[in-house]
Amino acid sequence: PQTIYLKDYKPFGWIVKDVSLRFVLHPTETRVFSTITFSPNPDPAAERRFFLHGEHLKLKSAKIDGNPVSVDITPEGLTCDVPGCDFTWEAEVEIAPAENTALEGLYMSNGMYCTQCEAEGFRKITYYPDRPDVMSTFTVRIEGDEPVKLSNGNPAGQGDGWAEWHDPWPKPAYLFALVAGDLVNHPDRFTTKSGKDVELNIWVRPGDEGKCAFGMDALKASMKWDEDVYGREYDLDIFNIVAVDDFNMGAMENKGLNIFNSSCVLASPETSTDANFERIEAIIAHEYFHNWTGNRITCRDWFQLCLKEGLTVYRDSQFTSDLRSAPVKRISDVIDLRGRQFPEDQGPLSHPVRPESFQEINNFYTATVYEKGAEVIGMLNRLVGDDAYAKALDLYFDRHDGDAATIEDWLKVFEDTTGRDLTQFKRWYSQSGTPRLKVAEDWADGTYTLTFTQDTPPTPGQPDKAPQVIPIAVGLLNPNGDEVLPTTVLEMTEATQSFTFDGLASRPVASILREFSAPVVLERDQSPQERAFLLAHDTDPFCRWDASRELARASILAMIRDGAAPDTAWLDGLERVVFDDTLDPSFRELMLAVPTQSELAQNLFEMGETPDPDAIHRAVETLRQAMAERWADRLPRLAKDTWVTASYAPNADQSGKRALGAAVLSLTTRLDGGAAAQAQYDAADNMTLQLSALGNLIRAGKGDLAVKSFYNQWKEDRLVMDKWFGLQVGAAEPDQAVEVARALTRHPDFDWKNPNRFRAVFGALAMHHAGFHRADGAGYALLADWLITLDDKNPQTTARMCSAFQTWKRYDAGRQAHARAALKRIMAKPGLSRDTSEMVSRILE
Ligand code: HT7
Ligand code: ZN
Repeated sequence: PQTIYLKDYKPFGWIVKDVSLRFVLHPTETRVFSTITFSPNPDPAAERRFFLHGEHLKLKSAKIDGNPVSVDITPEGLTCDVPGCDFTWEAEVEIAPAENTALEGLYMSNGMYCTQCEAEGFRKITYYPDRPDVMSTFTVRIEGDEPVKLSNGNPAGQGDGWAEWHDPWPKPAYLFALVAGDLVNHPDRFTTKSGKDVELNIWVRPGDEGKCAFGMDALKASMKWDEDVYGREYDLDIFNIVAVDDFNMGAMENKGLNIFNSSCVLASPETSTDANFERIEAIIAHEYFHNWTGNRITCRDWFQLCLKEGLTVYRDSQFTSDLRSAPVKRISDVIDLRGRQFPEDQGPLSHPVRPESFQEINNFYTATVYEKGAEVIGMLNRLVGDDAYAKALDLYFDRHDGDAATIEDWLKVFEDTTGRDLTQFKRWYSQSGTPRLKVAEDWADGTYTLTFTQDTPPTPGQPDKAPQVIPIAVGLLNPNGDEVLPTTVLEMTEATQSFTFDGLASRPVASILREFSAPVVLERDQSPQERAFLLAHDTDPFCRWDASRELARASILAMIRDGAAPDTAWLDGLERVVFDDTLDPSFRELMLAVPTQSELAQNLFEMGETPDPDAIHRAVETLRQAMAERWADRLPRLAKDTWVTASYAPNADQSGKRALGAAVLSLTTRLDGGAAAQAQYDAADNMTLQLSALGNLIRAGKGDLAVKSFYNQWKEDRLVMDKWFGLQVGAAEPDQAVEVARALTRHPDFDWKNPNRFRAVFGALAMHHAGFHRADGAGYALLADWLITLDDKNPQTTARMCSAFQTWKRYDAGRQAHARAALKRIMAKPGLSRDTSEMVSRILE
């Protein structure tokens, strides 16, 4: 397969002035008629070859200025001779949406036509320069019997069997969308700050209309927030969202016509958990915010993906922090970053936030591009301050509206606004790997000194790293717990750098990396007493949580290594927080959670030890049992305090209480054998309570009846059934998870071609640390079997799921041999997709 390099970028040799498309819909013989006006691009750097992308298309006719032309067709596209002046290209192609199982281009889901064009799906619809720097206005006519026919932009007319849409905003082809089917809408309206009236719709399959209200409220809240916080107003007369059951990712920001995986928009208290509601709110916001950060200003090429994704993730996390709890959102984001992005950045799939090469761009929609990309923006914000950040963003929108921009453009607006030189900061975009930040402390003659040393281990293709700019937020506490230095951002630029603090009456305790001010691993040789002090007194909620996390980690590692008992000093400190009812229940729930087993495996690996998944599992179980026994007398009271009597609302207040209640139930179940869980299951009137009860019953070995009754209650609801599939795997004993997953693949409702269902079973298996990494390799073998099967139908989802193997080199020789064999078996599959082949070969390297 061909490798594409950032350094080879050249503009396209023609400017597309306008695109007109006519679709005559048919499941196996859809006709697509395109009329495109091209004008030579005067840029001397532009490519001179006229090449239009096109894949799996049957070309029926091609004309230039009305005259038939002969073309050279390859599997990737076509070339032909074109005039040296403006010309009109006309083509007619035939495609078969019903046969498109890859869910890229035009495909069918439950009898409905829909599209997915990011990153390179438009080339499966018609011949076109399918690259993000080619932007044009689009007019689309859809012909077919489907009652609802939608595309981007504003409605431009409709009649019997046809509808027309016009999008006045120039856009790249990846933002093109078409939907047609038997759909019903949940309508609403929004008046923008300048008084423009916008029609809003969420389109769903008949029967789902009752699950749209929450998504619609989230959409209106997002529109208002983007006006209030970023000054960004919506720019069309209509905004449509469509829910689709078969979808490779969460959602897609097509201009004026967002398409959502139904799991990311449909919600009701009976069928969705609090976590589902919060995720839906965030994804609706994310896709809406793309209207400015992604659509009005797009990416010059796919190497710049973080330009839109990092910024939009940053914006959606600000939105969630504003609507809910900022500290809880920050801690949750750090858990996610350490759980998904750190392993990626420290393993064979490590790549820079702005990659420099790829074979298949779909493999680079990663935690590094999205989440680390957002962290980089958070650091910029911290370094320049909120006022300068706001000014820089205003300049970005003014200067680049309508552009296909680059990371250089992005950094330049910050340089121009603040006068800073961001040359060194730019390394965050080009250097892969997670920096390790060591800290040493010194106290002499009333002066306290912090000395930091940074070092980034080698990553694929990058043996040596240069120092990065690291904003380190610190605060100082005096021995009685008072803060003597409020949060201050230190700017580290050298490999080793010291910062001194004078005028202190006594040696302080430093709270370092407040709010997790940079995506680094902090290596601090700190006594358990000092950590316990920070757990008790730190004013920064993140550092308070992290101090507890470090103590938990140390305790579990000592249990694994030396068979030690759980650390009672830490449990004393934790107890004071968990049972402090003046604190936010969501924060207390986060405090109660221990590091994941995968994270503990990573910690052991980093310390030069070989993690044993079974030993890790046993230690975590012992610790949780000790917590339950220790707090046995206090848990019933806490369960009562967290019980919500008001009618269900998925707000931060109620969901925090339910989350803490669920944590309490999981401890109680260890003591009562499932009695409380059964009572909760029987009484539950919302999915959050029902699902946590079901999980506990399964874990207690008392789940058989509830599993059956849950199935009978919800078998008609696809999204709830995904939970049913996933939970059984996730809650299984380590030696049973593979068998449970295998049995579920034989269930009549296991529709493996549906990405949500496939992920429900195999995502849960991959997340089950001790179950997936079973010593006999059965977890690896089962996943490999199914990835080989899925690859023929859906390469994108197959390739994404290969990342379950990315940590294989952490484990012992036996497990490694099983993992290698599974990966080699995937690699040897005849006709393996480019997507999966790139992923597996990188993981194997
Ligand atoms: N920009 C989108 C990323 C995307 C995608 C979405 C759905 C299906 C396939 C996709 N490939 C890439 C989603 C987002 O980040 O907002
Ligand atoms: Zn996005």
